[in-house]
Amino acid sequence: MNRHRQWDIFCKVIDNFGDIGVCWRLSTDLAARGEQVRLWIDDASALSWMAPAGAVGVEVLPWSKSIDSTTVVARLAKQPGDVLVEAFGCDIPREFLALWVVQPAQSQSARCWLNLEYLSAESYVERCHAMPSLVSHGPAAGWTKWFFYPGFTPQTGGLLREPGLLQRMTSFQLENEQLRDPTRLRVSLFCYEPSALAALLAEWSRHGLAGQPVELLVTAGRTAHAVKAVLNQWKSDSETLHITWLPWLSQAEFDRMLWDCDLNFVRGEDSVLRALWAGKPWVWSIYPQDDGAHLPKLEAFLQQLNVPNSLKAFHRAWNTDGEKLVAPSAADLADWRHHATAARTALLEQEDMTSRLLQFVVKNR
Ligand code: TRH
Repeated sequence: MNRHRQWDIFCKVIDNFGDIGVCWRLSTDLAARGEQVRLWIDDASALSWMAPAGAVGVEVLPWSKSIDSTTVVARLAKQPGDVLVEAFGCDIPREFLALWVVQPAQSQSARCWLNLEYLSAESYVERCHAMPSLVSHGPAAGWTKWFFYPGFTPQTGGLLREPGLLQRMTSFQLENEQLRDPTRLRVSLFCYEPSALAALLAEWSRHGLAGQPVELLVTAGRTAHAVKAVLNQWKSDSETLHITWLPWLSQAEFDRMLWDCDLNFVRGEDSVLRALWAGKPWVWSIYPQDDGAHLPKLEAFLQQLNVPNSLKAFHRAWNTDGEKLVAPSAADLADWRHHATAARTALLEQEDMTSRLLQFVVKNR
């Protein structure tokens, strides 16, 4: 019998949208491959704009402080769970675990519990990927929890990439090519509050980018606030900088925006991946951590993707105090373009994360 599995994915929103963004992409990718997904989430509010239409095969369920046992009992009775995913070490509630481990076993099912980690290009990822951990206490004592690390090499869990992505992107780009104004460079901006933002906007408003005017698409939320804070201090009208303020976009619209730009400024772990798949030059704002742990992570990423020196330097300035930020020349931008296509081609040769995950849960019960 070839039964599709029932997944229970637990997600806690810490801040921003990376946790929910990744969990939603994983859930929909699994569902599109015929799996059943229950996504338990403590704050689903961002899904109202990120995924207003929902997705067939994905049921979003509330995870309040202590999980509602009636809902859990009802769901597990209707369809026992095969795979349990703890996204980013979010700690599955005891009440849920107690019920999950004693639910009736299904024949030929692949019951597996795994902790999905954050994406990183650092070397520990290959070492730690697929490590088992024996649970020593609590309702699931005796069970094994597996660590699943997404990553950039065949020895890791891979990168999320739903089937058919490249074909959809290519036909979108072909259809939209003629609609573009070739005299302007279209740039998307999704960032935190980089110190260099004011200098970059000032540069574009005086000279444009690589000799061309910039059409800047500013995403909603923190990015728009950061840009407005800069513009409050000086006159924004300029021949070489035209700003469009975007509303909150669904993930599908967000992706299409990346496909349609000449340069994408992205942030966090989900959008950087989407920018990589878009195959256009990108600049990454890494999620800043108080202890500075993000800086080696950034270096590992730049190293792994073998980015050109001018792009390395730009990243270092964009992610620190911005003092050394040098606006890219037309030649730099051409280099970045070439690199973005080559990096994508190389990564496309590897199997995507969901395919690896599906094989993993069969092997590791
Ligand atoms: O929002 P982020 O900065 O998320 C962060 C990081 O992932 C960080 O590593 C993590 O620890 C922290 O969250 C908790 O950036 P990220 O990861 O790119 O997630 C943004 C998501 O929001 C992504 O799925 C794209 C989506 N998005 C839309 O769908 N529409 C929009 O209009 C915008 C602006 C974003």
